[in-house]
Amino acid sequence: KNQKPCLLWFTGLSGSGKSTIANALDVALHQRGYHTFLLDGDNVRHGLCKDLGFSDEDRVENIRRIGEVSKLFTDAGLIVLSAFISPFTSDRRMVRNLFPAGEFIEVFMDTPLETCEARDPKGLYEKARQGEIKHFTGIDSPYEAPEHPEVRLDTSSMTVDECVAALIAFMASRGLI
Ligand code: GGZ
Repeated sequence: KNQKPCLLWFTGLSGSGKSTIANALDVALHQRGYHTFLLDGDNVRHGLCKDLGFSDEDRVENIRRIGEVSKLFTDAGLIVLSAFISPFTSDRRMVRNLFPAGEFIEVFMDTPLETCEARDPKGLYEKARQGEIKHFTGIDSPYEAPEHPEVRLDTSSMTVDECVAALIAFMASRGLI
């Protein structure tokens, strides 16, 4: 099946739906016969980046490595889905600049903090509020929201299927799939 290698970069707060939507899109693309690769905290922060924590400088290095790895996989012809908070505009721009125009798609998971905090699947927001986790994004560490993302999704008002459909429609409109 014809596909154009590209990177879909999911950015947003913890609990905003990045991994959920990236995983669901991964499944949907596979079902349609496309070749993809998914990068998220579960397969990166335990391996490639296990020496890194959550200080500003460690997050910068985390995103730099993930950007480079994403580039290797698009060079191999894959559609890459990367889901990381990536809180800093400058780091997201650095990754964007690794790719030809149109092959980096920034997907901003614009789910309100209140919703993310109410979900709190791992109890991390609770711990951050209690001061048990320091430098938690959205609580005592910044998140710089993208101003001009290619796609903006809010999982407090859209279902998983609606988000996936929006992404597939976007990719088709750009001739990526
Ligand atoms: C933010 C943290 C922190 C701090 C641990 N701040 O919701 P999760 O649990 O499963 O995903 C979050 C993940 C964030 O890792 P990233 O590699 O995406 O971050 S970054 O792009 O900023 O480098 C969260 C967990 O790690 N986690 N401590 N202090 N998230």
